[in-house]
Amino acid sequence: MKILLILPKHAGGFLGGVSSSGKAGFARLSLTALAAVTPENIDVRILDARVEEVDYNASVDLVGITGLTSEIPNAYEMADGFRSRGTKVVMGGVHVSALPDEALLHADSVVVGEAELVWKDLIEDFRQGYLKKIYKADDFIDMNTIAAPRRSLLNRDMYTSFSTLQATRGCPFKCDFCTVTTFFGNTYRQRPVEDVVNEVKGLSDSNVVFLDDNIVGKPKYAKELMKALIPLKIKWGSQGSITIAKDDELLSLYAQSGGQYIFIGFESISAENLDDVQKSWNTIENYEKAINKIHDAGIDIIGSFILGLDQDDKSSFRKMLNFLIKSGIDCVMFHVLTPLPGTKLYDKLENDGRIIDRNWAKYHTGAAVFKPALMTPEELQEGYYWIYREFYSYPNMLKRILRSPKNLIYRAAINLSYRRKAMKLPKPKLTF
Ligand code: B12
Ligand code: SF4
Repeated sequence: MKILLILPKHAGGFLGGVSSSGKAGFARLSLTALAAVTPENIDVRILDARVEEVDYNASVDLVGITGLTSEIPNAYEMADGFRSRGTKVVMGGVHVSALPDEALLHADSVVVGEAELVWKDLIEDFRQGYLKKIYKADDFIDMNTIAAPRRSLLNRDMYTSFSTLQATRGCPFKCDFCTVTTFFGNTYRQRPVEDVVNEVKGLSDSNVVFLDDNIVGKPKYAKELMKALIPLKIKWGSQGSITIAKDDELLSLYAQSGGQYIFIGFESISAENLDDVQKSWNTIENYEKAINKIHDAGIDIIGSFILGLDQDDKSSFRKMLNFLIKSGIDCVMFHVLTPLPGTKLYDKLENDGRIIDRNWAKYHTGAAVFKPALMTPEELQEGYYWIYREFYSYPNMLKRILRSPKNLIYRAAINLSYRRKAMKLPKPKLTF
């Protein structure tokens, strides 16, 4: 039996498309994780449509397609293409888990939730010719049982960050705009430290990216993990909450174990905004102190900020830019507030009749798809383009790159790469 697993392509948004070197960025774990739980006697192939052509006439028995919301139109198009030639298609991932009925218009079967618990049953049913419409994981996977992703199915030359893994799944927080809480039902689970260490040892790379939602969600675990990583002498980064700055020991271990940068969701510089989306624990009053502490520990910060929250008006873009420049934060990703299906934010904006565009391809967090409270969607869109270009102007960039000799090369490289993306965005017609 032959199974073809496909990751769709997505050209839009700040992170969409391929890198300037024609590579596909991060090696996501969705399909390598699925391949790892596929019975050994099955011939599995992974196709990354961002960098490979799809052959609809390929001789395969079953096609499996993943997709984020912004990738899902392409995923559906591919599903339709295979089904029109008689090949059965199964879909899974965060988007179709939130909207399985929509996905069933394009797929023979849909997996809702983590696939590890239902994938083998699905394959067995397919072999017997009785594929059910929905396979729902009724529980969450036991983290002691996670198999190493089958990276050997990927061509490592196609990725800028190939050595990716996860130590934890989920997040202890529940921010209204985030899919993680819905998908993982508020669970925060950790793999045994020993398993993570063994997986890292097996990587032929000393630059590693943890694709965790919040690697410091449980400080006790994070410290054990980081202590165990020290002897491996790797360089790594992950997403984590600002709460890391409250714990000196954790900060120090993060840096000692090779943690070069941390991706933090600051989201807003307005306390009311954070309150509105259940993120007041981010404590804005302490932002500058926290940034300085993280920097003093020798860790760079990639900050993530949301534009268009309900307290934001046209003046908020300039205020945010001033704050960011003053703070010395090393690198920033801006996002237009986006009601991703399955989130509380989606339900709220939907109930209030504020969603104005349902083309999922625009849900890459770079497009205004809803009516903001205190400005027009056009102003929000323009403000997004404006702040990206201003933040990545050469003078602003230079200041932060030269902030410290530590991690200078990394900081310069990531700023230049983000600048390239920012300058590809349309030139704003408005200034703020
Ligand atoms: C790595 C990552 C990225 C990378 C790579 C993205 C890429 N295009 O390849 C980067 C940094 C570039 C990125 C960008 C973005 N990301 Co991102 N990203 C992640 C992250 C941290 C890890 C993904 C991963 O490998 N997970 C581990 C695997 C094992 O989990 P999984 O994909 O859910 O797969 C499991 C199940 O869903 C299921 N499954 C999945 N696919 C399939 C397919 C089949 C056939 C079956 C049967 C089962 C199945 O089985 C798997 C095993 O249990 C996730 C968070 C998360 N926890 O997943 C966010 C996440 C996927 N990203 C998210 C978002 C919003 C984005 C952006 C739109 C915005 C942003 N953050 O900038 C952009 C879009 C870029 C784009 N268009 O490609 C959201 C997705 C929400 C949504 N509804 O789409 C997530 C969930 C984070 C969040 N906070 O909400 N991202
Ligand atoms: S802290 Fe980050 S990962 Fe956790 S729920 Fe909030 S946005 Fe999602």
